[in-house]
Amino acid sequence: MPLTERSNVNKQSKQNRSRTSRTWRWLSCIALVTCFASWVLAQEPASANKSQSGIRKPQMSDTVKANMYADNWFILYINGELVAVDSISFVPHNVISVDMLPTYPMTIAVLAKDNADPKTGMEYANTNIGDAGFILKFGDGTVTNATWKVKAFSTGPIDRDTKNPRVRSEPVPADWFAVGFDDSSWSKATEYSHEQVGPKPVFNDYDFEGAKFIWSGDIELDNVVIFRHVVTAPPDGKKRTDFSNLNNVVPEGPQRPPRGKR
Ligand SMILES: [Ca+2]
Ligand SMILES: [Ca+2]
Repeated sequence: MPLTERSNVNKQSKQNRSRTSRTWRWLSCIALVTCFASWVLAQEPASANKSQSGIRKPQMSDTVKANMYADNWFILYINGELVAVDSISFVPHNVISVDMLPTYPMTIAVLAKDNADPKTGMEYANTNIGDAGFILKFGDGTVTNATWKVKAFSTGPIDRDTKNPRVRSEPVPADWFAVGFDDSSWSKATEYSHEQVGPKPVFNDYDFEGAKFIWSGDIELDNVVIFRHVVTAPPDGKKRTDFSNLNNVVPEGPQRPPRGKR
């Protein structure tokens, strides 16, 4: 081989070795960076990407539908917390339907009112005694019936005397909706038929199957009543996650992106 040609081959060989060496250095660098990144991620505190509570965030599929209808108004608490208020105090008669996260045992407390003048117990400008009624169904199978407890807090007109109408009332206890409230002396609710209460057509648009209309023993004269009921376990037997402590823990779930990137 001529001298010039041999020199060129050597030069090319040197260049190839140099290129290979650079490639290896690059690969080594990439491998080092990858290892370092993995190590850094492994050092992140558990709370940064994972909850220590073991409680996941609830989904809508964890909720149950609560359907309620009152003649004429109600407010409902569950386990001491406000869950639903009838948004229409008198007419038209309406159904309140809300989504809720059930937890057990579940103490339900409902204050219901007939439309009645608090001083006479009568309605429609003191021309009628009027009647009442309440019904409820939850998606877990909880329904109103005679197992619920009830107490009347305002009754009238006494003796059905519409000429000289008077009411008998007692103050509603401040803690009537508390879980620990003592209702042991209260009566069992009375069930009333669909015909007796005569719900308005909107009632038929919602699921109340299996539920009974309830009130105290006098659906005409008792105008303010409170119902209480404890559901110890889901009536439909379905196992559900308890989310009642959600505000005191960090639930598992995707981390929120930093402000400005949402
Ligand atoms: Ca009424
Ligand atoms: Ca009444």
